[in-house]
Amino acid sequence: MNASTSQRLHFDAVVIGAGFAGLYMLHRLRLLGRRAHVFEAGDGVGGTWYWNCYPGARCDVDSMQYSYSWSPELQQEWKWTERYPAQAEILRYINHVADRFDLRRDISLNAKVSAGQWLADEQRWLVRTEQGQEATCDILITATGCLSESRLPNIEGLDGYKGRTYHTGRWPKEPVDFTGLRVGIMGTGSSGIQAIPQLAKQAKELYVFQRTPNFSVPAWNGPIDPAHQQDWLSNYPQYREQARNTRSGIMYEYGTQSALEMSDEARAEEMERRWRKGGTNFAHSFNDTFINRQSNELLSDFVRGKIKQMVQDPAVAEKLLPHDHGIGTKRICVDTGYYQTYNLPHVKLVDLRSTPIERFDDSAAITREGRYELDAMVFATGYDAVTGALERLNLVGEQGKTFKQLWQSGPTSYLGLMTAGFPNLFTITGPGSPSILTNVIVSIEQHVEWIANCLDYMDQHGHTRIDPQQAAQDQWVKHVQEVANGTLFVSANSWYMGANIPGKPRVFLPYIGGFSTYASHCQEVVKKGYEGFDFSRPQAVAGR
Ligand code: N01
Repeated sequence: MNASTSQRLHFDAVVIGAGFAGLYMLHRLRLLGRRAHVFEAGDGVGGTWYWNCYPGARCDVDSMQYSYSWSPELQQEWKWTERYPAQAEILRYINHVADRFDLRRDISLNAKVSAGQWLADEQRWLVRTEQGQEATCDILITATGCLSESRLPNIEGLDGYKGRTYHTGRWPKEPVDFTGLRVGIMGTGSSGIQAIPQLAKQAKELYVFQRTPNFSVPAWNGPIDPAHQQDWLSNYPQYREQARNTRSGIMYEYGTQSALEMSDEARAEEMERRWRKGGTNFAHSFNDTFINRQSNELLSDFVRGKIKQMVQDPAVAEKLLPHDHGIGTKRICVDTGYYQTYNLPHVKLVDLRSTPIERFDDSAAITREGRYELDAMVFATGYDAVTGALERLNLVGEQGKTFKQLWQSGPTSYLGLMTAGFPNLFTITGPGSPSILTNVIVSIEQHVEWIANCLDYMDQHGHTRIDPQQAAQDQWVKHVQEVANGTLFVSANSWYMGANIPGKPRVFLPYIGGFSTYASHCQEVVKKGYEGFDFSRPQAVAGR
């Protein structure tokens, strides 16, 4: 069914977003016999992986782990081609899932939910899309992603710049060719670090405008090892279970020793061994990388040494060395030839700390040291993470407030699943859940399954309304911050902390207590009769 613009439709459940979370939620709602509908802003499914088709875009979780686990058949029939899947391959996978489970008939594309409100009289949500659709629903579920609300920096004159501009998180669908062009790129997080080597292959001149250097480790990507693939295919159930029992939802090789307990030789050998394996696993070299400053510094310094070896010009290498945060306390990056790109004669690093861009004019970025004439400017400047997409839905809750209004000093949520004052509204991978600190598909599946089981429980008990209790929520919010405060993460100016958005409260956004701990806690809550949640069947729905 397609939600048309002319009438207000009603569904048992509406899901916002058709990425990994939205598609699985739709599937589970159907299994429950609910009439569900998905509104998706893009003109295709895939969410993050639909929008992020910039050159070099690739996942840095192992292919065999970055997929759904809920269908054994799907798991067996899909064959990945590389160690780390490229954006296009992941998007093919998501489209395959949409077709295989016949999901498209309940998805409206080009339908960006931009407003909504809780209708107290009807005990339902009303949502509106920018394109004019309206729908009511008994249950509303956001599947809007943690890194979907892209942001451009506020730089004087940017509006008047006449060159081509791009954001990595809103990359055009048609091919973009930079051959022979003078290209600028701002941002050296995961997206920038992936895009820069690719842009350098085409651009005549490439200027990297760097504010903060980041830590990146090599991907050593390549064709998938057939034996590795077969091993996973043969052992998927056990491996998935093992992954769910880790703190990242990923089968890493988690270090079991402190860096400080090892001899200098043993530590150096271990870091070298892990560097040669590459990937985000490197950050887990020691068991205290994220909680012990000295241990973290040893690992950070090892990577600084590698950067100095890879970059030929010592002055450029010096600018690329991260000193303002410990490794992993901002999201660690994984690259293919990133540092080596600075050895190319047409690639220039511009250090924005010493020479900030003062303004743009119609053809150039201008610093106090001069003009950078640019035919195109790429922004890899990140996202209003975790809360941004939720706030921009403009959903008005029971007390007449939106998330934005309510979250002035930081997001409030019980388990990252629901927020008091927003009845019957579930937030998949919401703030205060492990979400983007994990293999996000593992976190998505856990949330979707928890929500589906909860809806089933409500059906069985004749409940039509669920609310988190204020006290339970307050306690959870406090716990999320306490756990974060025990780590080095809170000392970094990262998007985890909201530090990349001017005016955003400085609060640690996801839950860092670990996926397995969190999932067990959610199970405990259920076992205790959904502790911290209130259920009811209000008068308004008694006759429905
Ligand atoms: O965004 P980011 P991203 N002037 O926020 C700079 C996931 N991901 O899109 O550090 C100048 O990390 C900013 O500088 P600073 C992954 O979880 C995964 O790269 O704020 N510079 C920073 O360098 C990742 O962490 C994959 O000083 C400005 C950059 O822009 C998350 O998405 C691939 C600026 C933004 O980095 C986000 O990554 C891609 C300004 N005004 C993304 N504003 C993989 O799986 C911002 N910057 C591999």
